[in-house]
Amino acid sequence: MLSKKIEAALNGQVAIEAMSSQAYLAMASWAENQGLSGTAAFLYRHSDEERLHMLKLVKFINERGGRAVISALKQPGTNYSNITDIFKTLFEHETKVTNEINKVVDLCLKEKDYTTHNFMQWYVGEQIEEEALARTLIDKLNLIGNDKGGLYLFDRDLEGMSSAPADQKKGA
Ligand code: OFO
Repeated sequence: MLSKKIEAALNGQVAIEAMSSQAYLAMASWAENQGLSGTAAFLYRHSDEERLHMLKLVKFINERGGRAVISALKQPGTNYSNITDIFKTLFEHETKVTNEINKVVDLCLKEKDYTTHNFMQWYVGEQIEEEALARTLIDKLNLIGNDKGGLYLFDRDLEGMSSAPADQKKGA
């Protein structure tokens, strides 16, 4: 059974994952309008993955005797100056998400809720991968600079690139 404090913290995380999904959906749509079809495909997939992260939390809360809350969402940003701006925003967002996950993990230890602590380890691992991927993409974009050919290849490479960590790809 979840304590009220843990239930509230997990519900906070439900809202954060939903916000991530919404933010990446807005970025995907922006990229699609710019003709960056590979980047758009990558971001649409990323948005779907964030929704799965949210669902995983909803199911866990309900299974553990709590009540998952689906809250209203703020409209995400819609204006980006360029593709580098997109991935910098994504990276900053993910570092904030990591901080929030760490707070939940910390609370689990304080409350001696080792079951939820164990469940949250999946999110800890996920954040390491997501931050690393965003950093790699920003590094590539910095190398490309204003080279149109480089940008074309970058966008093409993103078409088939997964944003999910290995265990998630296997359906964990
Ligand atoms: Fe859910 O991993 Fe990003 O936010």
